[in-house]
Amino acid sequence: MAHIMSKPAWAISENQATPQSTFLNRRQLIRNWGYAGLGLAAAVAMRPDRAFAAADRQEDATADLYPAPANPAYVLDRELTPENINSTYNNFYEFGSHKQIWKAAQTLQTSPWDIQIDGMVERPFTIAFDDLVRKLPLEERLYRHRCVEAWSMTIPWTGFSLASLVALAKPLSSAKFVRFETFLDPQVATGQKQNWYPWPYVEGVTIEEAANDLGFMVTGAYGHSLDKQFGAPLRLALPWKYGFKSIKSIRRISFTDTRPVSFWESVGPGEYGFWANVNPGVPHPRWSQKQERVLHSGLYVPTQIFNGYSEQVAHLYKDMQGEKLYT
Ligand SMILES: Nc1nc2c(c(=O)[nH]1)N[C@H]1C(S)=C(S)[C@@H](COP(=O)(O)O)O[C@H]1N2
Ligand SMILES: [Mo]
Repeated sequence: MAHIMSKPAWAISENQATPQSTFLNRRQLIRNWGYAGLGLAAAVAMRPDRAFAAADRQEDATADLYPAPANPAYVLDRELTPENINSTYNNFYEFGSHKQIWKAAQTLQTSPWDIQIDGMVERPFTIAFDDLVRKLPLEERLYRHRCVEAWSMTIPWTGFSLASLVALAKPLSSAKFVRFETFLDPQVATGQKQNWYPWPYVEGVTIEEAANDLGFMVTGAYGHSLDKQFGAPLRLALPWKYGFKSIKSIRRISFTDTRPVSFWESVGPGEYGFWANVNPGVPHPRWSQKQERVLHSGLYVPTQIFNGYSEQVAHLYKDMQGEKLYT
């Protein structure tokens, strides 16, 4: 990377930028405050317990699919985030807003796992994840990930394109949006007992965005099937958008003519919009988006428009000047 710099004086502190979670009312905020800001130092000091994941993978009916061939079109100009860092620093509010998600998420039962495809499609259907993952060819892509909280990482994801899933679903021409929904099970995901959040987690994209090759349905990372904290068994990766758009542990995919209101948009519409395209020039109301802290190095680097993916996606937004494209 050409412009790596150390932390400038104005850069956000970990405390100032932890907070998708600060949209809670004051009381809930105070309750959570002790956790906000526990960050990388803690995560690195602790060895991730790979035993959890390794045990799961032995029973994994999809294990033979990994590693998948790399797609040479998706490479990076920065080094990959080491797996032990990436898999111990996660946002997955279903399991809380702390940085011990990698432990808490192990309660999620990801097999068997059905995915419902419905709404404006030729014929709605439900498919077992283990069947779906064999219908579409898997490939590995190296992607950037830029959280709205101004940290970033790089991941070798495995999966299939969102566009190929849309083709499988056979949407009607009346469908204008794809809506994704996460599971709902407060007994297992105790974060979902926090009833001030609009569970289940929902996200959405336009049909045009979904047709772009960059949208990726993720089934694995680091050459094996997804660990639970990453959003097993199936999550989205939309690398040109802020990380909250990349919804985890998807149960339902619906085609609709109504723009979905996503989880963070309903929590804080002034801070988290529908489009959420990465743009260093448009600050979050409470912090700058000019730079990002690279998770594994701790260094601050300049953020790029569309997170570096302009060539692939900028054209999608050419005629949308009236929209809040970068919030
Ligand atoms: N269901 C669900 N999906 C989610 C989230 C979440 O809390 N719940 N957090 C989002 C946010 S804010 C980010 S930055 C990424 C984090 O992905 P990672 O933990 O794999 O880094 O997941 C996104 N997808
Ligand atoms: Mo995020």
